[in-house]
Amino acid sequence: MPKTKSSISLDWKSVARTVLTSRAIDKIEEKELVPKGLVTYQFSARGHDMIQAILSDCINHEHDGATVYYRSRPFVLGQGLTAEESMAASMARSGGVHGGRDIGVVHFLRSRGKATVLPASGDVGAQYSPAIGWAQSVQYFANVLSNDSYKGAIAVALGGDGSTAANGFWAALNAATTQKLPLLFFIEDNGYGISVTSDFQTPGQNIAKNLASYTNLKIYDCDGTDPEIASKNILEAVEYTRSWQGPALIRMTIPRLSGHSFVDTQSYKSPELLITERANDPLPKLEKYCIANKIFSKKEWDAFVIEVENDVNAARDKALDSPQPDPSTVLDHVFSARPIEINSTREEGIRMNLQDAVRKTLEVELAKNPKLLIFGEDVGAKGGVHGATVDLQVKFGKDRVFDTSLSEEGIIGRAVGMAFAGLMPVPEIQFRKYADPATEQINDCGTVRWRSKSQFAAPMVIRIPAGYAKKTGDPWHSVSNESIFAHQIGWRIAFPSNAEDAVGLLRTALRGNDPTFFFEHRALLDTPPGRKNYPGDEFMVPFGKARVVQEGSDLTIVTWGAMVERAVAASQSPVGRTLSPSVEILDLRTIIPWDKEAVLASIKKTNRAIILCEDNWTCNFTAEICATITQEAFEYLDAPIERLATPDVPIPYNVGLMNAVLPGVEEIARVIEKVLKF
Ligand SMILES: Cc1ncc(C[n+]2csc(CCOP(=O)(O)OP(=O)(O)O)c2C)c(N)n1
Repeated sequence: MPKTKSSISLDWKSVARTVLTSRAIDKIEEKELVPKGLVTYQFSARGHDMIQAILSDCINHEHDGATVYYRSRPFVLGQGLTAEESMAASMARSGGVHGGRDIGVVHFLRSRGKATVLPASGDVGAQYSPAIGWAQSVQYFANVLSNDSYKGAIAVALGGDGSTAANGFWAALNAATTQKLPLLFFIEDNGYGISVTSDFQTPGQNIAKNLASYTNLKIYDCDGTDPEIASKNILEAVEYTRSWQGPALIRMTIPRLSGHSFVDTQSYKSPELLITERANDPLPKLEKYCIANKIFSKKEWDAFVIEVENDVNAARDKALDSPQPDPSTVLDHVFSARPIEINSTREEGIRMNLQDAVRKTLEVELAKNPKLLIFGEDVGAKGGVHGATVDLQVKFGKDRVFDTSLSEEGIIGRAVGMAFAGLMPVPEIQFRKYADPATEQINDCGTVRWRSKSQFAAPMVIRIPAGYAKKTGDPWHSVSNESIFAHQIGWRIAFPSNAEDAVGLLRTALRGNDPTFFFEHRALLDTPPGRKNYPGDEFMVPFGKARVVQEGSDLTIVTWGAMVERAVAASQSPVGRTLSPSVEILDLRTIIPWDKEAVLASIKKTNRAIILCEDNWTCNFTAEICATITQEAFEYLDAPIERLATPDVPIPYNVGLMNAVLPGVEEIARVIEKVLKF
């Protein structure tokens, strides 16, 4: 194991510098930059600073990963963020690591020799589950990929007492303890979540006490204002986590010596409490400790305080000189700029259904890419509730294909942490509806490339069975709802209508560099319309290229997924055929990006359009396409564009009811007639 500070001793000078730097920045922001209107979001770390500085001093392995929150500036300073960068970020200047795109305290930092500070989130509690992914990844790199440099590396997640009530905390706690992952939960308990006291967050106000009997969790609980006690406990907790025996949680009590943020007057605290909190400031205790232990003499300490203040003042001047970001760049970094090399060599393999096509592609890519991992509920021994991962655990082992705890927030958060660590996670969500608990992680994952100007990205492929099934539907297992994901920034969406496209699109997604949703329609998994010949182990389909299912000259139907076969059937039904043998059908194949050029070109040729999907009506993706056609090809239209979708009701269980709401062949044919007769 590489030598780490936790196994030696703390550098108290460096701890003191970090605390004093943080205090000096807080002071400048509060006294100068906020009053001048240069900083809007100001979060002081006063009171939290000493324990964070101690922690930061021993989180020093090059493969450590830290997930932090808005009060974590002292920790991040200890990891190498400069005071100048920090203040430039607070002022939204180009000199901050965010380049003005995000609030300065929503930290991230690529490793500067110590930990990687994973991109934080403004969502309280969202910092925890990515830490599971990082913790699992360091063990994967060491144990499976035999990279010894990862040995002893850990993940640490910093959070307040309020955050322990959030879903993400429990998602991470369960995953870390059930899998004995090297993750340290670092809980800074200041007794308040803004104004809400911690008895609302955990019964009896002490999360450590409540978790005392949690299996596989080592607990530390101490005063975080006493340098000796705090450092002893932090060092032990870090050392224990580095031993890879399992996760640890350390809870430290500290006062929040300022408002929650600058605008918070703390009117909810009594004058007595404010006095007690001030008397419990860790900084004078740190000074006393350093002098007593001969780290500084009193004279040296005083000189050191002035030296740090002078440094921070100089940093402020430089930060003030930092230019405003260039507005012409604001659209950059939404997606990866790296083109994906598309291999379209197509073989003529055996005929297979869509589900087998997915399974086979996963198998081929698992064999080719040792960094690819598949996980989710029931994907291991069972092979997935839809059978898409059958036998993959037997073939590739439990490190690469594994079950998870029942927490979609945890599954996607874990994938985010793994992606940051350099792996290619392929989580499965059992049914589209059950992605709902992961919304926060999905959203933060999609925006991270933009927020960090491509310093961080979390490419992954989320496989989601969706839509009505062969025999029936219902409100829980039959949702398609791709439109909601289309609204998520930074995500690509594939929605194949057959086995061949499934192979090609899945492979492109797995070799891509952006987070991608891969929809597997339940009515196509094992039905004739989904079956196609296997196109080979290298076959890829580019995103954003629609497939012309049938050519025509009188009307264009744009659709995707299971509606493709219905559109074909409708166009060939007596109504469709009598009126026009010439309906053009475009299968979009990917919703993001969607093939605008192909759609517009087709409509300029046919002059009539129907946009068809099974998602529910309001704001679904057909509306987006209609709006684009209206804006860009209005003069070519000979009839109003028709939209076809499910009305705004859930998918019913009863088949008769279900067929009454899903766009069916007859209904599509009727609309074809209407458009052609207009
Ligand atoms: C999901 C979510 N809900 C609410 C908020 C608003 N909010 C921001 S900070 C905060 C309190 C968090 O308290 P705690 O975790 O104890 O950290 P502290 O600020 O005390 O350090 C709240 C409610 C948020 N950012 N995210």
